[in-house]
Amino acid sequence: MKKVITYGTFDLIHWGHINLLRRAKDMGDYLIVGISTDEFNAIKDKKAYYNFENRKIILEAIRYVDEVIPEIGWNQKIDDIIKNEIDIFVMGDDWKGKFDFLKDYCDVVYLPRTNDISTSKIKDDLYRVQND
Ligand code: C2G
Repeated sequence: MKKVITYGTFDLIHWGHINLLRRAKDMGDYLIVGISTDEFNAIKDKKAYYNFENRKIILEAIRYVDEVIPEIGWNQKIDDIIKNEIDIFVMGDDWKGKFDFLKDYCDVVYLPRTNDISTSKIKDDLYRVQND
């Protein structure tokens, strides 16, 4: 069984996230998603609209996702990969190169991001609509 892992905040879930999760799952048989806790988001200087519990509920309902684990910090990936016997680590290419150190433990794949959608774009557009 080929196991894949990816990480993220996945706030205000949108088709860009779904495209990433579908392509990641298509690379193997089992996809684990490390979802950032609210505390880790604070470290990433990100404020998610949905809290951790609710972002986890949404991710677990996505057909491509087999398991969701908490991402509490930058330093858990090697342990996660070893403990879960991961074959492939996948991230969008806005992270290109940033996780190459994981190549000692599994394949590392950066996938093209989906254009014209992002959680911050959603927030900005909604703010503009409210204030035009
Ligand atoms: N993504 C994408 N296309 C978009 C938006 C996001 O492919 N239009 C991808 C990102 O590249 C990432 C995943 O979807 O691989 C989740 O995106 P975020 O929730 O923004 O994740 P991020 O905050 O970058 O957290 O340790 C890694 C970090 O937790 C990644």
